[in-house]
Amino acid sequence: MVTRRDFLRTSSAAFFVAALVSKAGAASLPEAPSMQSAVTQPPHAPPNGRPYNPVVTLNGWTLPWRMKNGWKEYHLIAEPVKREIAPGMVANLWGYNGQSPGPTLECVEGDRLRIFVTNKLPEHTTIHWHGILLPNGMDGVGGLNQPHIKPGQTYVYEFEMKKSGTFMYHPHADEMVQMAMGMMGSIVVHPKDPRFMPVDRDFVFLLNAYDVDPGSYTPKINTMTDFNLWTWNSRTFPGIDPLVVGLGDRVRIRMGNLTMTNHPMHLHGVDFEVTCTDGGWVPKSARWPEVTVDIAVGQMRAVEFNANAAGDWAFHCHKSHHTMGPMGHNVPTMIGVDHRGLVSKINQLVPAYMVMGERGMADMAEMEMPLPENTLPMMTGRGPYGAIEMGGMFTVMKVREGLKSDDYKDPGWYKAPPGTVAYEHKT
Ligand SMILES: [Cu+2]
Repeated sequence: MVTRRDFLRTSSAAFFVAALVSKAGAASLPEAPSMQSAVTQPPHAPPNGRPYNPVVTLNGWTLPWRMKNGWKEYHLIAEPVKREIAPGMVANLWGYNGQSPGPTLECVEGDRLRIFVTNKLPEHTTIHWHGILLPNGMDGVGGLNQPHIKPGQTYVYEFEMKKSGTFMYHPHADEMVQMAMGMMGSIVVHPKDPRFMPVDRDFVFLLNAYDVDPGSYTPKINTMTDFNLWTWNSRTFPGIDPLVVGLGDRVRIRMGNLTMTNHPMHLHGVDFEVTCTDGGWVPKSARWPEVTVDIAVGQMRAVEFNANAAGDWAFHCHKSHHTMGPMGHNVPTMIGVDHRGLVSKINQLVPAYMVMGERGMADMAEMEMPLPENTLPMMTGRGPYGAIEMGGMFTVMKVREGLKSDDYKDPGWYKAPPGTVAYEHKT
């Protein structure tokens, strides 16, 4: 017979053991994998836990976890990193686990997450889990919800994922500096029921921006709006990988904005609907068709569409300055200015003087001008018909027939059927 006292003793002993296990669990840190490459990594199929269709992080990767007593354990390391912005330019940034942005955290609604955060930065930090409903003490605002994580310290965040959707993580400590240096990442919480809003291809990335002076490597952290690198996941065109999609696929693109201004994101070739925000899924009756979605600062938007037309479809921010590489803005407009006669006079003083801009700026894309080291050209990228004259927030969605479901390889340029390309009228 078990007396009440025995029962209490056994249960408190059990509790004590559980507490020990938890402490021991916390003592052995999960591995913290690191990524050196800025190339889009293949989707990370879940090795355990509930099944789901994994996302593709544009020019990024998903952080592996370990399962421990029903908890998914992740280990993020906040640290200085080197990020290739596009071929020809590397920036000294701060990020997580070797890259900026940090790896995507993927999990399932109902999962319990334990996230270890080790600080290897020269100053304190925290992580705020943007859009996630969690206990107040896990919200990550330094000074308000927790002490700051000092250099060398590891903190543990524990919470249950109460809703599915798309979220972000970033520091809530010396925020202006740490976000200007590239500290951020995406969080994707898949629905518990895999039949809820399934898609064939699921992409995620963050909009971010940097101000790196030509010839230098480290962003200027006090810039408020006049950034010169407008990036997706800390990459500019032509460094942003294409979104490779099969003809007829149902596609979702999840985008979060952690810059200092809004970005009207415009996709050619399809109509889409906003199906999810960082606040949750949008009911069908509340959606409307769009080809551009404006993403305000601190917002996350997921759009969905059927990729029903093969081709190379441009996908870009519609602020034209954001599809340019580093440029000065204090430049007079030269369109219509007749330089004839003037150049030969200036050449007597400055032999290398060159006239630019009197017909517009397209000449810049064709010109091979010497640039300071570690500087990207302003208008760049070549397509099958010539210079694309883009930089910054631009890439291409490549819709192709007959792709295998796991094929994300760049298929090359689209070969348009004869008679379907704009042509010159000749008299
Ligand atoms: Cu923009």
